[in-house]
Amino acid sequence: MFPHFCRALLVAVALPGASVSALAASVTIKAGDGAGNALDSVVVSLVPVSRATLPAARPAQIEQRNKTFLPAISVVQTGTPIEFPNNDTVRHHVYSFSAARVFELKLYAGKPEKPVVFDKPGVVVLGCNIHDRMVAYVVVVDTPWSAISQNDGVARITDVPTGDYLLQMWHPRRLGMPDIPPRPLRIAGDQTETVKVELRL
Ligand SMILES: [Cu+2]
Repeated sequence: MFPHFCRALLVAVALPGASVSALAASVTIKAGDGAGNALDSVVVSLVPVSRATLPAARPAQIEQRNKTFLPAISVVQTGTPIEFPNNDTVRHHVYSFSAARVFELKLYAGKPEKPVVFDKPGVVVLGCNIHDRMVAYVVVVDTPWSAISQNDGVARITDVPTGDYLLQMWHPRRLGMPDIPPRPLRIAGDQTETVKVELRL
């Protein structure tokens, strides 16, 4: 009993500025293409270096509308169940041959009975057997802290607990290229990082 009490006292003394709740930061990532242009559709994720207990993955959805997958790019935590509601009047046949998640939802209308669980990290490319032009990407990462850059190149990840992370990046126009080496990043408070992502020509 007594030693625990002492340690609690020491922590309280060592961290006079710490609030009662866990410290969380907002991380802004500005993505460019190396030629000075803002780059959209960059998937950025912060993977904790030490395997802390992560929050449970939350369900996600990729709908089909006007023969298009929406959203075209998703980033989800490993273990995420994704629903694939078909909101078109034509039927779709959704599939993936990607190593991270091979599956198919045979020709269907409406909402499939069960979601597809994405249980391995990696990039999954989705297609439709009927409509060749339909394509979407699911980036599965071992973290709930991720975002996708908008037209201004900015991706914002909020509520990131302070600590050490690896910043991982991906872009659909890097398919077939080697992975971008992750960047070690210490999150100590709100901060902004600038990254360059080379694309396939
Ligand atoms: Cu289709």
